[in-house]
Amino acid sequence: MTQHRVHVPKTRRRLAALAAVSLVSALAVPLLSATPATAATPLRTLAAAKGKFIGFAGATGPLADEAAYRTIAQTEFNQITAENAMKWESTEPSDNNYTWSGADQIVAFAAANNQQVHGHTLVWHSQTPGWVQGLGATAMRTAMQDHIATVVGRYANNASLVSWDVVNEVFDENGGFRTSFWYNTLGQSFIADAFRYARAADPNAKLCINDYNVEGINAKSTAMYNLVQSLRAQNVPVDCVGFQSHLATQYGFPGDMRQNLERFAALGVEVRITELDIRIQTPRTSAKDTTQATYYTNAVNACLAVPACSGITIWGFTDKYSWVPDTFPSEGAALLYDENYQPKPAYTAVNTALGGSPTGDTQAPTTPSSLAASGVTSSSVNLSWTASTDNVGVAGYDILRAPGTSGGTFASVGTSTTASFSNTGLSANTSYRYQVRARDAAGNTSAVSNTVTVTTTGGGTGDTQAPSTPSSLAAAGTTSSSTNLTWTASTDNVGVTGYDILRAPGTSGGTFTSVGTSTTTSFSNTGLSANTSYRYQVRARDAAGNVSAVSNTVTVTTTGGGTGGGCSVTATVQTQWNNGYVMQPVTVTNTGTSAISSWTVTFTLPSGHAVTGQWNAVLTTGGQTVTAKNAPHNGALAPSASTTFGFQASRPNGDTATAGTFTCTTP
Ligand code: 9MR
Repeated sequence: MTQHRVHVPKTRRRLAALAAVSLVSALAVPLLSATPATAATPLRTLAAAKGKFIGFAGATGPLADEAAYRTIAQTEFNQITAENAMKWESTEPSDNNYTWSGADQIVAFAAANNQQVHGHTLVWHSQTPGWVQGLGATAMRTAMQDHIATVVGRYANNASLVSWDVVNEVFDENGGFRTSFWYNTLGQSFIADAFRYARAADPNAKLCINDYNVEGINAKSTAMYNLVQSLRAQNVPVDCVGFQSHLATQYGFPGDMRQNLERFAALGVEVRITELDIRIQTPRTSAKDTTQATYYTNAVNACLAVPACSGITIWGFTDKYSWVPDTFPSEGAALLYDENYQPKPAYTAVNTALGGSPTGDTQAPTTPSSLAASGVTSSSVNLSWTASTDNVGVAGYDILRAPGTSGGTFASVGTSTTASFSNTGLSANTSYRYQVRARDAAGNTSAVSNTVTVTTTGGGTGDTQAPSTPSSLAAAGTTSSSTNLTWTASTDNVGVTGYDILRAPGTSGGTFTSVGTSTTTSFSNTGLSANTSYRYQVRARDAAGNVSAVSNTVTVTTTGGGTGGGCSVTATVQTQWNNGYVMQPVTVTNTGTSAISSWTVTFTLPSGHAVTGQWNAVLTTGGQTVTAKNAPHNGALAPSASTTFGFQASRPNGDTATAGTFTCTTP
């Protein structure tokens, strides 16, 4: 994506791009135009409510003279990055000859519209004039220092300009340093020097390192991670890491983006998405728009999930002005608005992810009517009603039920996308009341329908006599994860069909809920957490659906657990190189039937290996054993739920072994 070409004026670029567009795609665009977002809450309002910025890369031409461009820029965004106006070739085209018109224009627009500016970019191998590239080491370092001091210094007291990309794109795709003229002349020291010069010029600006293809966990992002860690260990003032995020739907979304942001955040830096765009292979289709919208949702969600992520800059906002078609022929349409400034599904996705409801619809569906019950048995009923209508379409119905013929509370027992529903699992000889309400795509709900009261039949025999109460409930053979229950059988006039096994958490309080059934007088309850107390009761059920009173209560405390306890762990080698590797994801799963609040994974490092980085868990090493305890945010796991963490390790050159013998215990 940095196959940088000679800069082509925007008008010429558009002509070239239009010439390349087929007639079919040119015709397709109006058909695909999204419904304009009516009365959508602006992105900047939504982002601010989440404590984030939402910005765009601003182009000076349309910012000066296109009303439609200016209006969206002002209304929707609270942050601007100069797309080109602050690059070296723009600000210092020849030695000590500074030109500020574009940079000042961006800053003035931002100040007038209460937006923050991110300065982009001070030291880059691209868009830097030839006179810099040809200098010897001493003169080049001096030129860099002068340039940073002058450009950063100019805006040091400007309240709008809050951050800088100090160095840009210093890595190659394998995680080595890019052999740019900077690196070839000055070695990697130019990076630390650039940060120190920037800090000297503006002690308050956030100073960032920025790159592309570092959104997921890979060799390049791991090299970035190692560099940032090492620079900060040397007190080099790196405050922030920028993840450009020039994505393309044909390459998939980096699903570990959030984890990647989190591992950088754990280094103590701010993280930000700096140049987000998601290109498609043109022409647009509804399906491609939908995929693109999903990727935008994913990117916004990744930033929202990480407190250290300060915000998101989109690399432009209208497909009318985008670098993509120039660099990738037959790709484009990467932004939130089409070439006519109409919002695309990508806009709706970003607005929605930020908490908006961009259709602006507040009209509730009509009330479903004529709710009726039929086919009532001892345990089920069929409901049907007259469908609702809605301006944006009915998405479904909530089915509500209250106990008895009066009183109690209506609570949802299911949903339906049609105008009927079958409610099963009812008790015989029992009354229930039902209502339904409709829901539309924007989340508006209708008023509730009429109420229908249903009384289930008495079961096949008309029998209403409950079984006798099971007694002498006892537990035996309790391990760290299971217990065996037995009880004395119930009797019943029409025969006992089975028993419900009920369990409550702890030694008191909580609620007894069913954890299984048995047709005999014993039950083995598995999947328990180690070192944990549970209470059990059983009740008998007959063929007519009558249930007995509950038995005595027995309290069980599981043993301390050994291997396994209430969780399991699997570890994956994500990437490896000659003398190191990343294990990610290491997936921890709650294998118990109750929630856990913490977990501990241990694993063994082969001799000579050492952990050099970690995310989403707290790792301590003792000898060859590493203990990984959950981070504060991912200790709580519902039954069957999983979380992941990751780490990086170094190893002797040529050693191909990786960490092994992973075990998980709770707590
Ligand atoms: O969008 C920018 C485009 O107008 C320029 O012609 C191009 C020149 O290299 O730079 C583009 O922006 C780049 C950004 O400055 C750094 N990351 C990659 C961006 C896309 O190439």
